[in-house]
This record gives sequence, structure tokens and C-alpha cells, in this order.
Amino acid sequence: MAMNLEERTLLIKKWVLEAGDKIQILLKNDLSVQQKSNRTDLVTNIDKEIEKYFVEKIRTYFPDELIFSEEGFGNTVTKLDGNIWYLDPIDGTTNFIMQQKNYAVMIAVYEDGVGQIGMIYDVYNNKLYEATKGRGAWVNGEKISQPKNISMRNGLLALNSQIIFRKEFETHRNLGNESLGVRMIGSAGLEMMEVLQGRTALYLASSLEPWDFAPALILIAETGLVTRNFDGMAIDLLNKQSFACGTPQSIKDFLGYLEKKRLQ
Ligand code: 2AM
Ligand code: CA
Repeated sequence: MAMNLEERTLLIKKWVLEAGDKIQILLKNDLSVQQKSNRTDLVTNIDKEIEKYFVEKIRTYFPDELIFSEEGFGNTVTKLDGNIWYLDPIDGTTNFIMQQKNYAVMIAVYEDGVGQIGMIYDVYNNKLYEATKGRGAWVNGEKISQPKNISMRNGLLALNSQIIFRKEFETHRNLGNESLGVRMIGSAGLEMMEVLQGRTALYLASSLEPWDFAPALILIAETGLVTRNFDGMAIDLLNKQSFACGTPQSIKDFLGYLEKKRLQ
């Protein structure tokens, strides 16, 4: 990287905080909401504006680097070579529209497929989660310690709501019974920040896009948590896929449970 990691981290942090301020100013006006692929797949003028803001900054400072982003202002990314930016201007858009909270600005930089810098900004609660490779995960300047390795049985299970409408719902419903209880926030990034802070043992999503998980993966790697898809494989940074994130023990419990169901 031309700029060193520390300089890049500071620059991204400045952009992220500025984006948070912009969102709060823009929220004073009426939101314009559009449907994307279906009735529940929504985008607002603010999602687009914030993505454009980041894309312009990245293209000014790092013109040779590709951007993998949700709202269409980035590039088509088909391989992991070089520096790749992952950008979700607003994760939890439906919450943003309906609640104006439980959403986050998310950005990450990877180099040859290895996470370098990840940031997740919970604007409503003014909490900035960040990690730079090898330097731990932090929230508002406080280091996040490695969460206890709790089992699924002794922890909360968080679900992406789409999962309960899937055919495999029976399996996941029973999984709920094997945990202490089920929770749903509606923002993949913020769900994973709960796992990071030891409040949730395991988060499951039937289908997430790379911009939904790439920033959190860097924080997760810094705190000894584990991510896998539902086949037990490592997460692929280029494609949409099933996604599990949790303590090492809860991931083992989850994959063991799926395996047992497959054999039945
Ligand atoms: P978004 O708000 O950026 O779209 C909601 O349960 C979580 O899943 C949010 O993080 C949301 O991200 C993500 N999500 C919603 N619909 C999705 C889809 N069709 N594919 C992938 N991720 C989705
Ligand atoms: Ca989004």
C-alpha cells in the first residue's frame, strides 16, 4: 500500500465520521425510498449519497484500487488481487427507514484477500468499531477483549430474519431451542459486533453479500472468533453465501448440529 496502514486508518476514520454527520443532516429532510429487486429490498437517497461520497474519496486518493459496493457506484470485482475496498453505505436499510437506528456505515480494505482495515459505525449510538490487521479490535478507543468461548447452549443465537422463511427453517428453529434464546437486530454488521463483545454466541444468515460481512471479518479475526458458511467452509470474499459467525465452540456446535441433521 502506498500510504502506510496507520495513515490509511486515520483517513478512513475521518471519512466514516464525516459520513455519519452527513447522514444525520440528510435525515432532517424527507427520505426518498425506492424498491430494488422486490418489495422488501429497499434503498434510499441517503444510501446512494453516502456510497457516492466514499467512492469519490477513494477514487481521489487511491485511483488504482477497486471498490466492491452495494449501490452500484463501485466496480465489478471478480478477483482478490491487489487492494479491494468493500463498502456498505448503510447496513440495515430497512431499520434506517423504519426506526432511524440499528443501522451502520461499513467499510473495509483488503490486500490480496487479507483484511487490513475494517470499520463499522453505529451512527445512532455514536459507536465506531474498528480494527487494523494485527492491532486488535476497538470500540470508541477501547480495546475489545477476546470473548469467552461459550457454547451455543450457553449463549444467545442471532438470526437474519430471511432465514426463518427458508425451507430449512425447521432445523434453525430447533437450533433456537438448543440456545438460550433467539435475537434479531436486522443489521448483519451490528449483529456481529454483539458477537464480538460476547453478548451473542452465534449469528446465522442464510445469505449475505461480501459488503455485508467483509468489514466485520477483520474485527472478528482480531478477537479469536470464527466464521464459516453452512457447509463449514471458509468465507468467500467474492460471492453471496450462507454465513455463520460465533465463538469457536458455538460454530463447532452449529456445524455438528447440521451434520447430525444431514445424517438423519
Ligand atoms: P442491507 O440493509 O445493507 O441490505 C438484514 O437482516 C441484514 O441482511 C442487513 O445486514 C441487510 O443488509 C442484509 N440483507 C438484506 N437483504 C439481503 C439480501 N437479499 N442479500 C444479502 N443481504 C441482505
Ligand atoms: Ca446496505
